[in-house]
Amino acid sequence: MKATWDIFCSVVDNYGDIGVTWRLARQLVAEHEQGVRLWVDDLQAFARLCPQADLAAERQWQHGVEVRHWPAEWQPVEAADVVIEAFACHLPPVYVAAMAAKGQVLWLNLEYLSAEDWVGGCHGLPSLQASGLAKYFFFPGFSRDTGGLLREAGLLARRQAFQTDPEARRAFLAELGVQLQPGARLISLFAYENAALAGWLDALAAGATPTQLLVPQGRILADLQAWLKLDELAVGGSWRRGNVQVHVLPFVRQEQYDLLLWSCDFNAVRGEDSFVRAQWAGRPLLWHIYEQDEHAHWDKLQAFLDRYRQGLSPAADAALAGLWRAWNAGEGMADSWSACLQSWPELSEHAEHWCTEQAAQSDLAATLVLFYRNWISCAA
Ligand code: TRH
Repeated sequence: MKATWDIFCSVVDNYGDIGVTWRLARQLVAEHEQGVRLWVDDLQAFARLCPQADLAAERQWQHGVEVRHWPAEWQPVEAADVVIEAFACHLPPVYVAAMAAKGQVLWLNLEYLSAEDWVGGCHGLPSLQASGLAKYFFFPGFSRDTGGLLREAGLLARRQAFQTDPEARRAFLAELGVQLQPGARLISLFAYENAALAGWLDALAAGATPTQLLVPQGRILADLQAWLKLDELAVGGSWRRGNVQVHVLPFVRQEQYDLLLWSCDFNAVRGEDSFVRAQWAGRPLLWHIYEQDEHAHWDKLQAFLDRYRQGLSPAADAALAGLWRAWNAGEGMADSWSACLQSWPELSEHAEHWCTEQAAQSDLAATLVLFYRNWISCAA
């Protein structure tokens, strides 16, 4: 059943809001043949993920998605069949009135990702709004009672084919200006400013195995620059300190970022979307969680760790939890990194196992489409 969808994205900061909605919009078009308009209030942020985007266009088509600039002065349009307000952004009142006038519009608030237990109980619940319309809360998540995670069809097969093709990996990295050093461990680094970075890099620099650290342009660069004792870090540049070779990369398009994660032995990621993509990479990861008021992010971090660590031996479990806590607290990483290295084969196997387990659940786009089908058949 082809329906029209309006997805509203207000860019708070960073790239997670637009990263998730842009990925979802493309998937609804490509795999479910839905008609999707993506309303974005910040086309600059969109253009980081979709470099061919036209910054001046009020309306443009990208990958079959109608991308609309969400203007400060809203111009009335007809409401879609399904309306997603991403991450509790506020819909224009005139648009809400258009939804009420149209009738039979499914209104969803797509929530931030969390592994906390309460999420399953709240997923899919309606809340009556002043307009008389019901708004449903849609939660992505890691358990079957949630909406699942964004995962495109065939993603894992593509990932596995890439990871078993050394030439594909070599060619991709060469495109980014990175020559693989024999025997080196490859680590990607995408994080917010982090006081723990220097301690971790010291440990890597002193390690027996050489490390190639691949760092796309972003907020961590100032800490990296300080550790390298440089005045500037130019994109495309490469520097060595001890046993670490640092490569500063451009911020690549989303599809290439997947290849980067698939190429690495270990991925440091952040926020929401890169965090999920690193899980699909099937390799051990380190999560820099987005900091929230009143330290609410610590509960979220713990909730994910509680799920993710199930099945690990006590040693691997303690090593991983210690590393993640130190990274997020900005503390010393040397001991927990060394403990992780000792449990490396187990952590690697576990990452693949976790990925397979998560992939056995329905993906977020599919659960959204199903939710709409069920809703419309009840409403009919
Ligand atoms: O940019 P983020 O820190 O976004 C955050 C989080 O989503 C957080 O939950 C939210 O509250 C806050 O924004 C407002 O991290 P995230 O979610 O990983 O988004 C980054 C996006 O950028 C993701 O889609 C991957 C993409 N990306 C690229 O396309 N190319 C790159 O080179 C890199 C490093 C990332």
